[in-house]
Amino acid sequence: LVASMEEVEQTYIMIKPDGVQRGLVGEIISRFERKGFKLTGLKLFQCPKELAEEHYKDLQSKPFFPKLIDYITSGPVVFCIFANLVNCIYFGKAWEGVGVVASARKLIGATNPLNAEPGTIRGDLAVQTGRNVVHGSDSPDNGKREIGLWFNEGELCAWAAALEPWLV
Ligand code: RTP
Repeated sequence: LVASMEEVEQTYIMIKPDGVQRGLVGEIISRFERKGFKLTGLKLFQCPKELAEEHYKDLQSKPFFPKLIDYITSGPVVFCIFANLVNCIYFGKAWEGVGVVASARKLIGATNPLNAEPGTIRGDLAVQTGRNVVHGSDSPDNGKREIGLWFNEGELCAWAAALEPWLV
């Protein structure tokens, strides 16, 4: 039984231009994979200004907004979707697939890397707020909004783990 993706909580994660340029894509994705989240969408993309402005529209009035848009559009970003589907697939319990949004924010750490705990992505890999390597949705509703902004229909894969082992 595979739950439909609409009923499963998903989070939108973006590796910002500094993360891509510093070669941290594998490291960052790996942290979410090792936690046990399932990768259900993935892209590398040079973000146009209009999309960056729409993505961060809630911060439009902030003094740092123009700098933030320059930063996000300064080079390619890698963005992905993670869900915690494991229970849904094996036991049909879609309701157990909640919490990925809040849990991913914990793995990411505080906005200002100086306040981010060691062990978090920002705590281990970043130094400045304006270069904090990764973004994660701050609520399930924002997750849906951001996934809709950055992905087209048909680009998500609700895959199930193979029942046969890959190595024999
Ligand atoms: P994000 O949306 O990127 O995951 O970050 P966040 O929720 O932890 O923080 P938020 O307040 O939504 O800010 C979004 C991004 O804007 C940049 N920022 N610069 N004072 C500053 O210069 C400043 N404050 C925020 C950061 O890149 C932050 O992640």
